[in-house]
Amino acid sequence: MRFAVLADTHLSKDAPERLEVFAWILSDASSQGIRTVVVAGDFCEGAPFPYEDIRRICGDFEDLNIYVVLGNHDMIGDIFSDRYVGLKNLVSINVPTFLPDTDNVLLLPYHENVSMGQVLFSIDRELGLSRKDWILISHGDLLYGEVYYDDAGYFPITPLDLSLFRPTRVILGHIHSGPAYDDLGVVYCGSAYPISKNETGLRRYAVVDSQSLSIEWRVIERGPLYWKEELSIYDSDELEDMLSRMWRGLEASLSTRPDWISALHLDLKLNIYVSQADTISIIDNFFQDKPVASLSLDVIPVALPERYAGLVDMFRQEVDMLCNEGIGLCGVNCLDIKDELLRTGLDLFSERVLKRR
Ligand SMILES: [Mn+2]
Repeated sequence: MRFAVLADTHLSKDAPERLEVFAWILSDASSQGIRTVVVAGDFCEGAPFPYEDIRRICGDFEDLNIYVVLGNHDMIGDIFSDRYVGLKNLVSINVPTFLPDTDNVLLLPYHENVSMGQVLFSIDRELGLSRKDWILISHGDLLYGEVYYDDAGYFPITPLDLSLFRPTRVILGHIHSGPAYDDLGVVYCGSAYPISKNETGLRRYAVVDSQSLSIEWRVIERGPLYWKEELSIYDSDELEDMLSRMWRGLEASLSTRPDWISALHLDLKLNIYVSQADTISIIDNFFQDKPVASLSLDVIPVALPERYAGLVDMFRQEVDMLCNEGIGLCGVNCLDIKDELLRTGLDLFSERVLKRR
């Protein structure tokens, strides 16, 4: 069976755009022939729950069975089930449960003040988890190091838990930035709708096959798309090239979403060692034919006294040489790190040397 997994929709009466994105995901999943949808926690922002909106949206998709694994924002209880919402196809998961029609997809709701490992320990004997290929879907985060149980607010899983209970895959809600792969087989859905500007990049939902336990991702083609870039400019003549390179990078990362340009809210931070007026006019010019949703510019002039200009030039030449010759010397492409080297070097120079004069 193929089923969809999404997380952190944070539905709220006051945020119609989140409701709209949730509806889009249901319709996209339905059009893919999917009949089962799992929300890996933080379905709603919190009380009061937007029951009417949920009833309207989920009621439109009678072909879907929707299971809401409760997250820290959803509190504990039966809050989305039939008696509150009045829909047969919406079920709150408030105790650990295998997804119906499977015996290997464990839905584990958020618990306060304990770790996932503690809950898994208490049910492992009954479910025989470590003896099968199984997938864990929950709401918490992978935590390396020591777990402090009095540290309320998260529901961690540790590498030790993973080695004890041996889930083949783990899909988690809770970490909004996502999606990130980890070598231990843990993956975060990321928020379905970015709640803050820090939730950058594409939003996605997973399509999981309960037999093979493979995961495919589908891009959510609605909602804002946030992105942050930081550039350091030492020479106005290079700015246009730098912007073009940045744009090609954005295209490579984001263009699987067809409307990425018009959805894009770009936060551009510029540390400039050159004239502010020149910089802004080059930027304006560059974005003229790029109808992004918004461009926020944070231009930070880095003051460098005139008499140091020669020194900076020398430093740039040295870095240039180092990066170009690095290819021959050690067979690595140092050009990739040239910008970073320059920026770090010049920042250090202005921070540590000039301020100490
Ligand atoms: Mn959340």
